[in-house]
Amino acid sequence: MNTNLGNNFLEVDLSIPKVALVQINRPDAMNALNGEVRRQLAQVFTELSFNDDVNAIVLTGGTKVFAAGADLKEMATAGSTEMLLRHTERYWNAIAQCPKPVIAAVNGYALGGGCELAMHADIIIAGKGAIFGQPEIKVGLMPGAGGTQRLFRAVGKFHAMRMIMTGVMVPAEEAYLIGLVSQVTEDEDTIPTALKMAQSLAKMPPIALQQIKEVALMSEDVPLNAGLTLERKSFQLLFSTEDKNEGINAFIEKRKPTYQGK
Ligand code: DAK
Repeated sequence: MNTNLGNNFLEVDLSIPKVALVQINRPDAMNALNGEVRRQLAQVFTELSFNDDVNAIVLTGGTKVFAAGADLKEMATAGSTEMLLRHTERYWNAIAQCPKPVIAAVNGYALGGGCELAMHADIIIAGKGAIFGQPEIKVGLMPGAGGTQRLFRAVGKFHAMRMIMTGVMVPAEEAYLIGLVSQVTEDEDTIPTALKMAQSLAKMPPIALQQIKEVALMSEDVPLNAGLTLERKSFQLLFSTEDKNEGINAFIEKRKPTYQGK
């Protein structure tokens, strides 16, 4: 895969079979998400979505910082029309629509757009020193990429309102308690834990995993009955996959299954 992306704010490591490790690399600005970082993230996630050699993705900012938000310097002089014409929702959508499991491995700050980026993942692994927050209010803004929506759904009204109205910094252990984080590890274990989990996900039947992701995320937008119907249809669909036969036969024959994604 071509990892040379212009200014190269991203590193993509494909050395682990079936797993992609995507790392934001803009240390001078605490991995602040300028337009180019977001464009590169969208490009990489689109490519990985179509890459049959990748079954699971780990997204990280490395060992020091996940991302300190959108690039405030890039937004300093922008007006409404310019912000609208940037259409950055297209970049975020490319990540949100990735059909494969995405694990965020968070160390250090995940603030504003950084916290929102982590919430685009399916699973969030945070180091003990990680800090989450939506501090946009402190610079006269508000969340713009899911902070009033995904955060609200993840942690509920009262935790979300506290975060988005006060801009408070929330340490990893507290983020775990309110449901914003899936697992807390020692800081040095964050990326290895996420990679290990990704390797285990990569061995799961990929079509079933993708159906789980699609149906589970859809449940946020549809009434219960519609969601249950969709779940049932997807469940039935899996009965025409070879992987379902392999999984059940392997169980009966007391052996490990090997899934083909068919
Ligand atoms: N933008 C640009 N540069 C940043 C930055 C940011 N968000 N965060 C840090 N930096 C830069 C600093 O300017 C500094 O650069 P130099 O001065 O050395 O050139 C360098 O990174 C180191 O930062 P500090 O010196 O401040 O380091 P500290 O350890 O003292 O503090 C900090 C770390 C993360 C607490 C602090 O830097 C900080 O508060 N940063 C800003 C955090 C923040 O407010 N984040 C929210 C930004 S607003 C949208 C969707 C989403 C969004 C917008 C639009 N659309 C769909 C349209 C999202 C908006 C946001 O995220």
